[in-house]
Amino acid sequence: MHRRCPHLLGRLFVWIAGGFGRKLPANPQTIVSMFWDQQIETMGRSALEQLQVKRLQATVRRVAKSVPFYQQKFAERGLKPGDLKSLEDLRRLPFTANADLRATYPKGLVAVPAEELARLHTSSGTTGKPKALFFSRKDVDNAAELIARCFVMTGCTRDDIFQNMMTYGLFTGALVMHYGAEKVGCLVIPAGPGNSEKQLLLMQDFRSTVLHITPSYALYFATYLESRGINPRKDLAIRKAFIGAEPYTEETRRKIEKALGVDVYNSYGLSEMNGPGVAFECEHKRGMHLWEDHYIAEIIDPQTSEPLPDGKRGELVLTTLCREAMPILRYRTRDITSVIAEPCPCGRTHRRLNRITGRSDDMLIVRGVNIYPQQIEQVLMAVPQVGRNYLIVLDGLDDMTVKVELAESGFDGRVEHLVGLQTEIVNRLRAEILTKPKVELVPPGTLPVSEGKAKRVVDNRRL
Ligand code: DLL
Repeated sequence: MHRRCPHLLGRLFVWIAGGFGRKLPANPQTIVSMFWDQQIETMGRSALEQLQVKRLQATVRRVAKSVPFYQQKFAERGLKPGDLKSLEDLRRLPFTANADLRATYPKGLVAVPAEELARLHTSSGTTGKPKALFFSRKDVDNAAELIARCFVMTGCTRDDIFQNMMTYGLFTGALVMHYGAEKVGCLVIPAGPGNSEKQLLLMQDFRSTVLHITPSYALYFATYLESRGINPRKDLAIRKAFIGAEPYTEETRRKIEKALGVDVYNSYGLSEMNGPGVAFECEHKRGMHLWEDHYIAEIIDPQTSEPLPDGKRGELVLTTLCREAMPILRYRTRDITSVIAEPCPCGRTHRRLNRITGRSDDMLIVRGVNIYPQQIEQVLMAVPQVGRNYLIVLDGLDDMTVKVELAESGFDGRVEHLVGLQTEIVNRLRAEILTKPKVELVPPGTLPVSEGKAKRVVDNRRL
């Protein structure tokens, strides 16, 4: 078995760790940490920070030379590229907001001549024009390289069969992972999302071992397998699932792991930063390693924009360090998380991000109380009788109804007599979100499912 690792010693280590060429076991307890690029992944902090400064300086020079948007921002601040001497100086740079990407659409932030552009992705958002995200050839390759690190970090090898159940096309989710999986040498099945019958057929006939899927589709797919009487542990070869693109809770992870018989690895990314592969879990699954040779992370207070210390939850701000076609400085992701600075037992020195608990713009204000949809999901997924889908509906002036699908098992076709369960869910939710919602129990499989990112909130309020 050959797992690519550029260094001879690293390769030897990987070969020994892999059991002298035997296929690796899927149980994370038994995976010995492996590296795609051991030198970079375990680099000492001070060398890593020096590399960040060097790359940040190059990025700032690049945008100061060729991006009018940043030229103007620098001029407003009286900032010259040469002023940037250390990581602390990062704070002198301007933020880039979602609105700036839309305002400069389509090509306002491009930093290379047109002939160097190799790929376009877009991020749709909910309103208005999309954001256009350009890649140079080197950007495409770098994105794949980071994905290769993520795959190998979870124990994937060229023996794996990777079923990519994300949307192909303008969305970065599927294509970027596809290229990374090919780099590792996996057999890639570009299945795309939806059509569960076809997905199952592919899994059965080609013995897929790794899935890439959104949490909402994973939950739905688990129900589908159940309805077909398939026991994934016995009948399928799937062992791992890379899950991301939308927020989900630990409870949901556990539910998916149990129902699909896989190890779930949390995968975080965003189109503005290449798509997936920004941060990813190792076998310890305690936070996602952020590839700090490619990105600088800051956590700020979303209201005041002031920096927050490691361990404090706030808005993640990211700066690209290697992007050629479209470098972005201090991007306000709106994602709420915190940085874990403690070393990870896997040996990687790149700091970890905690699970994203929501987006600052996802926050609902109901009767004056701030609520994140993930708080509701966390409560629901811990109730055994609850199925795998839910919907939060806001109506009238400020009324919240949580529609909750019941689990298949134990459901006798009626919901009317489940008053006790309904009251229990109301009470558990009230304890978590500090306001009393209505709860409507609905039969399994009756709430809408989307092929792409799940829509968890319908806001019909007259506010
Ligand atoms: O969703 C890229 C991606 C694809 C990541 C596949 C992981 C897997 P966008 O469409 O630009 O790109 O959406 C980015 O999705 O700012 C988060 O709000 C959310 N998100 C992505 N991954 C996670 C995750 C892709 N693991 C936005 N947990 C981000 C929570 C996530 N939220």
